[in-house]
Amino acid sequence: MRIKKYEVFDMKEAMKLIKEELGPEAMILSTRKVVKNNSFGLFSRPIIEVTVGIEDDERVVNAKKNGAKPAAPAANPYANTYKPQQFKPAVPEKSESDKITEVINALGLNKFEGLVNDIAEIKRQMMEIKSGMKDSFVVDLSQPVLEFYNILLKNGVDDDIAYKFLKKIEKRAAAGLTRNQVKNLSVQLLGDLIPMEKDYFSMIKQKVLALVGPTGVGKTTTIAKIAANLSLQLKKSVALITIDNFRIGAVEQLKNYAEIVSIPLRVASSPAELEKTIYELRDYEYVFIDSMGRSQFDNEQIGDLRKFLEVSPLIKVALVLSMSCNHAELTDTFDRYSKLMPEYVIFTKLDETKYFGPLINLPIKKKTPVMLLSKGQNVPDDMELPDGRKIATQVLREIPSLWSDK
Ligand SMILES: Nc1nc2c(ncn2[C@@H]2O[C@H](COP(=O)(O)OP(=O)(O)O)[C@@H](O)[C@H]2O)c(=O)[nH]1
Ligand SMILES: [Mg+2]
Repeated sequence: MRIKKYEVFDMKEAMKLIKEELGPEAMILSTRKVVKNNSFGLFSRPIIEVTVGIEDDERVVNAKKNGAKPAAPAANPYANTYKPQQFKPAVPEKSESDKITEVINALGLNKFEGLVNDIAEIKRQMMEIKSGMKDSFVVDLSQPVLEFYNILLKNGVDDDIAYKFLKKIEKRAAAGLTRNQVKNLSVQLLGDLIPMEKDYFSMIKQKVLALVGPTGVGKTTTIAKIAANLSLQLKKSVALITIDNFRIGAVEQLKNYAEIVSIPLRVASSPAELEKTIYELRDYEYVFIDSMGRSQFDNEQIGDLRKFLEVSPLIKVALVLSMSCNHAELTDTFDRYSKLMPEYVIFTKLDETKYFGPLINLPIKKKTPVMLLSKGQNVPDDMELPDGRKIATQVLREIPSLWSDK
């Protein structure tokens, strides 16, 4: 096989030239885009280097057939001294790119070569710009707020939230605040960013609050805590309804709590029964629904639950999420339960994590206020109202050890 290289501006030109010189049997082995620097610098036009192969005999025959001038004989004087039968050069295996080139040629796609190359180049440049932006995204913060960035990320705060928040702080910090003043300001502003339901007692009064969420997150325990606080400490009239009739012992668990606190517990096993029960409990100031728990991946079950929760406009939904999950898992759970249109989130198991970032991310990203926090198994004590600044302090707790000035 004889190899020949062409330098052309476009594939159309190359195909014309090759056909004329070597005939239609010539095979394009590879193409390469080359930018040759000339005096025009940046504006020099890229050329395409096309490598073509052709069997010698065919070349002559075909070129003659086409009336084209045969190419000049090979420069190597020994070229014709060996008969093909006597010396059979090892034919190299076709490389993957050769095979692809052949397919491209066979399909006539080489006409689009220039376009494909251009798109690839644009893509590459965009990737470069993007990675450049990412780098500057991180370094784009000046001291001392830059120190915060890693601390926030380490604590599981979403990088987008951390960056936008720190950009605000940075502007104020530039006004000559001390590091400690910057820290205090950060706690204050970050805390205020988290949507909170501060007055949940009045929000759910004369309403029916349903707690939904995956199995084991602490729905029943949280209902027991709220009921005990309202009934025993605040002397409010409270009633409970359970629609958790799937798990053996689920009703028993809530029944035990209801007995300890001396409040009524009803079981509603169908949406119609739930509607009737809510009506019967209309004189209670606070009514809570404990929902069945199976897997959050069971979409059918979430659909079933929705039929229950749609029976009355009095029903408000709070999604219970465990802090033992990471941000991605919490977001996934939130999205699965979004069909039930939760108006609040309740975070449990705060005692099981050191990283409180997800507690900041999810309410901000999903624009859903935090109603309550649960931080242990003890009923009714391990529960508290959310306090944004307390959460922000926890997330930024490593700062004092880094900073020495007062
Ligand atoms: N550590 C810890 N455990 C909790 C908390 N809330 C509930 N639990 C425990 O989690 C387990 C499941 O709770 P449960 O209320 O039955 O979950 P449900 O399936 O969502 O109703 C029980 O062992 C609870 O004691 C909490 O805030 N912290
Ligand atoms: Mg339960």
